[in-house]
Amino acid sequence: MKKTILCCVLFLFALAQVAMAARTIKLGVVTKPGSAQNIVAEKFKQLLEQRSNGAWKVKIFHSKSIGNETEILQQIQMNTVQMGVITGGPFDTFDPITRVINYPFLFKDSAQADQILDGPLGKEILDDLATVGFKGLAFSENGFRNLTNNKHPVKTAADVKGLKIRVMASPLHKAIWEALGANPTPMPWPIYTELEQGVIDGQENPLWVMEVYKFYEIQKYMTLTRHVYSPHIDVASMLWWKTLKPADRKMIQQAMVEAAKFQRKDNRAKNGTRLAMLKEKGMIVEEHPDLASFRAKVANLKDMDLFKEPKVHTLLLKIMAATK
Ligand code: EAX
Repeated sequence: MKKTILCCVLFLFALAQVAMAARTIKLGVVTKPGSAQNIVAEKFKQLLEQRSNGAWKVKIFHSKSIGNETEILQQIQMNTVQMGVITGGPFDTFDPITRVINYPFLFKDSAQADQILDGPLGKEILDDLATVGFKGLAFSENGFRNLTNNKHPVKTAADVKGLKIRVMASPLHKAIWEALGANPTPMPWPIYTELEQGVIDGQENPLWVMEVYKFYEIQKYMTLTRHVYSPHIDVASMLWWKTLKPADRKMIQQAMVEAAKFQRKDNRAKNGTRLAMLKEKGMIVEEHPDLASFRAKVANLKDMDLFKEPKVHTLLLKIMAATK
């Protein structure tokens, strides 16, 4: 009798565990607290937990605790992790259509990036991710990327020649820096030690990265190249998404769209003080580089094999036409 009761209790306990586990979303970001990705993730957690009255819980895995960006994306494909806020770059090798948004000098400002990414062309990219196991939910942002290095000031593209630049795990980013004459090395995030030890001379990222990851301690020169607008793609596992009720899907997507909008605004509002702070910390900033020289060197990238797949090429041309 006692044994039966114990069994029953254990069974109910196990059942409760399963039910609870089913309502907990594991969300991966590679960056550390205070980073752009973490701000999206935390806002999403807050909105979803509040709106679902606690029926959904979000557990954020950050600071590379479950691997680098590529490894997080693989876990999302397999549904061992349900969601992620990941920089556009590493999506490149999963679905080549995502490389379109990392095309150099594509968007002239943030408003134009929002207009395209929140519109039907952005939706084409989010929807295409279904072909590789992701439900694309929204675009949040890293922001416009700038070059830093520890060798010498960079004003024109010619100054980039020979610099060892770390790039994201993205064939497009590698091609960009090859075209600019640098010596690009793909490397997952983070990269402080490699910069500090001189394994690489420089890197490129938006202003918040130089602040949050303290690159002002180890990088002397910054050039406001704004060569690529770098969104995050906020995704869910398609295997998981298919199991959700429509009402839950709606609530989750809505919370992520709002979190993304909140974070883009937050990121942009902070950029003015960031630049001043980085200068104060001793970085020598070239604010008016010769961007025409950079543009000229990357002008033919669209004709490379990277963009030859018809769906990729067509979308790139559509976005180029819409941003003229
Ligand atoms: O968000 O790898 C990168 O350069 C990313 O921009 C980084 O994760 C910071």
